[in-house]
Amino acid sequence: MIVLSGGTGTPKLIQGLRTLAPDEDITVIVNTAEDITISGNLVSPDVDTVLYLFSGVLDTSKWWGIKQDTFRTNKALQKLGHNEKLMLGDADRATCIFRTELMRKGASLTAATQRLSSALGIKASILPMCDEKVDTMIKTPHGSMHFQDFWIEAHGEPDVLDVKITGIKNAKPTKEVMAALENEDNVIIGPSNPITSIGPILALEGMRNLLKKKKVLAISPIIGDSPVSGPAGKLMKACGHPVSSTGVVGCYEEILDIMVIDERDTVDEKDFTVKVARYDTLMTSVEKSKALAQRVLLLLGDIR
Ligand code: FO1
Repeated sequence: MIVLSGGTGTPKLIQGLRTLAPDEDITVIVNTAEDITISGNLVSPDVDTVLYLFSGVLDTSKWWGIKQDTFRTNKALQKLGHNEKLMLGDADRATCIFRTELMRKGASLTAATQRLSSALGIKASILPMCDEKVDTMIKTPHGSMHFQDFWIEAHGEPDVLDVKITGIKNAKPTKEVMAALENEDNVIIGPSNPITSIGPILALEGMRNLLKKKKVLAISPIIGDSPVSGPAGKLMKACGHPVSSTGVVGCYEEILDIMVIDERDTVDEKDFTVKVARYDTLMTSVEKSKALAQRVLLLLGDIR
């Protein structure tokens, strides 16, 4: 199965999918537009969250970083007067150092991720969406800022006027991403932010046309008029989409076949242009992630 993923909501679904299918059968195409260089090392937050999930070390209290990681380097840098934008843990930093070193020697992000995956004993295919550098930039009344500056330094507080993905016009889905998609009929879009997590994947050349030929199921990250977590609401509004599950369908126009919305969402099914299924989408435990994943696979006909 193929899952398109950002960094928070979708990994929770993957946690459930892993209880139903062997890791070898799971391919995750991951957003890289939130990647950022910190103290000389490339941090790929969404890729790393998925790597850590599959290798069993993810800190699932935050859904980023490694559990029980220490922050000695980050604190030592602070003492020297260098404040890092992201609180990078020591073991997490090791991942980023190795990635950067591999890439400095000529490896692509995809090849570096494969190397990290095998070093961590991961059987799933974790595929960065592209190898080119792309950046999600948030336009605010105070100017344009990188997603991580908006989200971490500015706490997601500034008003958002627009969202742009720089570099996307020169970026292509990798040959590994294309090969994976060619071999699969069904694609799952997890409950990640449709603008900054899934949006960059869909914005890659040819991606929407390719997905039109697949059976695509998405899980809404919005319940009623509120995102389950993160800045999705503000960003959707800035991009002209209503903050609702129907607004999420609008983000996935022409590619979506089935939308899973939360059972608490009072939106009228008649307002949808695609098939709608209602379930409990709040994955607050592994059991709930498994239950939702089971429903998703049933809807796609991947299990009986
Ligand atoms: N998110 C935070 O809110 N604060 C942090 O200090 C922080 C550090 C960090 C370090 C490594 C990493 O891979 C992710 C990190 N995140 C942190 C999460 C990240 O900023 C975003 O939540 C994701 O990019 C959203 O998908």
